[in-house]
Amino acid sequence: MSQPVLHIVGAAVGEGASDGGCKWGANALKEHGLQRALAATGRTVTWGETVSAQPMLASSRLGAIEGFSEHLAHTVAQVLHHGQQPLVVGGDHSCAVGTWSAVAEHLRPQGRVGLVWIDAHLDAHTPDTSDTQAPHGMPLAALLGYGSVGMTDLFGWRGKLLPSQVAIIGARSYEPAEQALLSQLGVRVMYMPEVLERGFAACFAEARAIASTGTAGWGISFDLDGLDPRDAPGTGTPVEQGIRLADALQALDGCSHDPQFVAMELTEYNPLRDFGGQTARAATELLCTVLAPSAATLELAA
Ligand SMILES: [Mn+2]
Repeated sequence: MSQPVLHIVGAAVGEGASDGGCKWGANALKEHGLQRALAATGRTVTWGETVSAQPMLASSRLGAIEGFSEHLAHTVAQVLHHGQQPLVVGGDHSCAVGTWSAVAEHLRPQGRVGLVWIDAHLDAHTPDTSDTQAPHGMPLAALLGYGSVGMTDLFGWRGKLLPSQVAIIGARSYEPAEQALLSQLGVRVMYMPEVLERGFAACFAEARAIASTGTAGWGISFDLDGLDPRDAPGTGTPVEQGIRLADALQALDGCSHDPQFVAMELTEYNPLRDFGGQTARAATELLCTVLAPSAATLELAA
């Protein structure tokens, strides 16, 4: 079976974070040669519109992210509508609201989308619990149906993700209110000590099963700060003691060979902190590993 065209959507948003450097992440990865690298794996790759947050048109930071989320969601919905596979490249992690709302809306006639969320943080704040009020700390709560209506209710409905079909891997920096919400909802969180004990591969296999069982499709939202800063220092909010790149590459290899794998998202690349381009190389390698076609697909195409 041939794989769909991979269509990259740049999410130029940094307004969701305290340090806005991630706004330039997508363009920096483009200049670094991400599209060429993905095409070299054998995929057909296009790079479409870059969706930008427009803070000057909004009355608040949250309002800017709400408007951006809607724009991104409609862009990603179009990609899916055309039968292509979306790769959303952030941008701070607030872009997840637009990406996965669109995937959820697209799959809705068939069922649910399940999600593997790789991150140093829980991203499960709401405007009621967040000290910083930074929207990039809120996307997972919004997708689960908690937060500002402009983030929860895209396409006119909320609860884009069911708690039983989401798993978080790599969390090691979070606040009690986020942990309380997720534990009350029953979301499976594999905190970093568990990842170190069991190994990333075992954790990812469990997360993948959670996201892909009983759903119409699944995807990965990969926050680069989930990785150890020794491997990926150029992120919005680095936290020590993370997932090693080599472990991630091994476990994520070939995910997109699964016909149920519907979309990929990579967030929080901050080129302003990426001296020497180490993180751009890590991000590119990671995406090529997840999205490269199988040998059988390449043979068919030959
Ligand atoms: Mn995040």
